[in-house]
Order: sequence, then C-alpha cells, then structure tokens
Amino acid sequence: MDHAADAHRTDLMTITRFVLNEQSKYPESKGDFTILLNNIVLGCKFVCSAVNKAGLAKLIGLAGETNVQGEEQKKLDVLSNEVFVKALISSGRTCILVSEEDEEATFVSPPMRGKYCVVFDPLDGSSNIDCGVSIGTIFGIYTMKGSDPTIEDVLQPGKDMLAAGYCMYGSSCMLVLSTGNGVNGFTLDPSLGEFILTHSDIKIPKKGKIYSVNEGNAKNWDVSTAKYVDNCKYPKDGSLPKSLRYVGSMVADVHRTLLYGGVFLYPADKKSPNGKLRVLYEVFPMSFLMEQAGGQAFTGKQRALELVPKKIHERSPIFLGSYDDIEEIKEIYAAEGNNAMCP
Ligand code: AHM
Ligand code: MG
Repeated sequence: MDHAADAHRTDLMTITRFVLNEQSKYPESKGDFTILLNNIVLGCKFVCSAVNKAGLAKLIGLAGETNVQGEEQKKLDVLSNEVFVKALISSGRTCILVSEEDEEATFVSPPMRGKYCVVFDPLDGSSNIDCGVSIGTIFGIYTMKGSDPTIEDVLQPGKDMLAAGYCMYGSSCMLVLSTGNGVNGFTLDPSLGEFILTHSDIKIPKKGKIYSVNEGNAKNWDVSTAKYVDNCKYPKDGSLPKSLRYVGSMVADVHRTLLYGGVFLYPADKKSPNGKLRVLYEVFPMSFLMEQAGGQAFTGKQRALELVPKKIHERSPIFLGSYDDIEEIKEIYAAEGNNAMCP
C-alpha cells in the first residue's frame, strides 16, 4: 500500500489550515488575516452556490423579476456584491472596500473597522453569466498605512498588495491565492464544503503555446499589439504558430494561462486608449499572481505592478503570462517606441 498517496488523500490541507500555517511563520501575526480570508472564502462559497443554481433559478423566475414565491430575484452580480460587502464588513478586519459594482469606495466605521483594504470584482465576466460559461471573483488586499483610512490606502501600486487571488466558478470551483510567497490553488470539495489544496506552488511555463485576446478589436489596436499577434500566427523564428483561446472571462482566461502558459492580453485600442480592464481589482491581482508564479505583467509601457492608480476605477492595457512571451512583447514595444495606432 502506498502510504504517501494514502496520506495525500486523508490528510486534507484546507485553505484555512494552509493560511494558518503560513501566518504562524510571523510571530507578531494575531490571526486577523486568517479571519479576513475566511470571510472571503465564505463569500466565494455563497457565490459558487448561487452560480450553480442560476440555471435552475431561471425556471422559477428570471433575474430582476419576481419568482413564484413572490420574491424578487436579484441579478447574480448585484447579489454577489452584496454578499462580499457584508462578509468583508462582518469580518471586523476591513477599513476600505472598493468593488467594481460600487461607484464610491466603502469606508467601514468602528467598531467593525480593521486594518485591511480589499479591492474586488465580485462577479467578473458579466457577458458569460447567462450562458453557463465560467465566471469568477477577483480580489486584492492592502494594509492601511496610517491609523485612519484614506482613499490613498487603495491608490497604492499593485506591488504593495499583501495578497491577491481569484475564485473561478467553472466545472469545479477553484480558489487561487498568493500571499506574496508563491501561488497555490484550492478546489472546493462540495461534500465537505471546504477548499482543499490541489495545486501547490503553481509555476507558469516559461514559454507558452497559447495567446488569448479579443481579436474582434484588431482593427483598432496599436502597431505593437498588431505585430505581436501577427508573430503568434506567423512566427518569424521558425517555431509553430500559437493557438488562440479566448473565453471572455478574465478569470478563466488567466487561469488557463497560469496553468498552461502563454499570454493573455487586453490591449489599448483606438476606442479605449486605456484598454478595458480595471487596474485595482482586475489588472493588479492578476499581475500579482502572474509574477508570483514566475511570469510577467506589462502595460505596454511599464511593469503593471508599478502603476500608481489615481482613481479607484482606473483602467489600463495589460499583457500578462509566461516570462519569455511577455519579454517578446516588451521588445516589440521598445522597438516601436511611439505606440502608434494602426492606420
Ligand atoms: P466585466 O467586468 O464587465 O465582466 O468585464 C470584464 C471582462 C473580463 O472578464 C474579460 O477579460 C473582458 O471583460 C472581456 O471583454 P470583451 O468582451 O471586450 O472581450
Ligand atoms: Mg470585471
């Protein structure tokens, strides 16, 4: 009997146990981060369950309509936001929340106020919600700098994040987390209701065979993006062309990129000079994870994690993925210099 394999099956490393182990390396830690993370995990489980029931819920009442019990059905993204805001405030460990769903940041008042600032997109991939395609939650965590929270606490560069992660609601529910010490993936065991460590110390392949972009925007790209994507299809170095995969849910596209390698890009274009994706709760957490997994994240001008956002809902172009592939993109941008738009 293979005891090592058996131990693997019976000695389950839950996400709580994993984070408690990590925190025990810091003697000054009082367990605040573990409590915060537990509440994020609770939000993810709730949203996972709501997403799984969404198709069924349609049978008894459409989102935004009244169901047969006379209850109003909330849209999934609105519901997810409420769940996370409440879970985060009730942790008693947060001071500022920035959600994609809320125009203004939420400042948490005493006695529920804690030291952590959480930026999040409660349900990303809105165009995929109604057709059962993978969607997800993205989050990043900062620590308040002074003794009173100010908006500057969330306008810090991404490299100052304490932790970042996402939860993907797909064929399985998976939470991928970094506390600045590598990247680990946990899969929800529905029978236990626990996230179990299934992907330890994820490292992205140094070079990949997949590129992921909305090519429908190609006519509006800048010259560098167009050149790079052309190289993916018609490599000049004799290598094989890359495959194209694009779900249209950032969590799903980034998750695949992390596991299989390659690049995910949402570049600037003529219509959206700053791209589409939001710096605080889309670009930063995913860039943090990529770097922690050995990849890179670049905006077309600089290392993504060095951006200093001026507004909470600011956008930025983003190229992230395998180290060598992003290196190639950086070289093209350096050579083109002026980022001229395609004619
Ligand atoms: P959302 O926050 O409205 O869901 O938009 C973000 C999503 C990302 O998940 C995804 O990468 C991107 O939008 C896809 O955009 P497009 O449909 O323009 O390709
Ligand atoms: Mg989003």
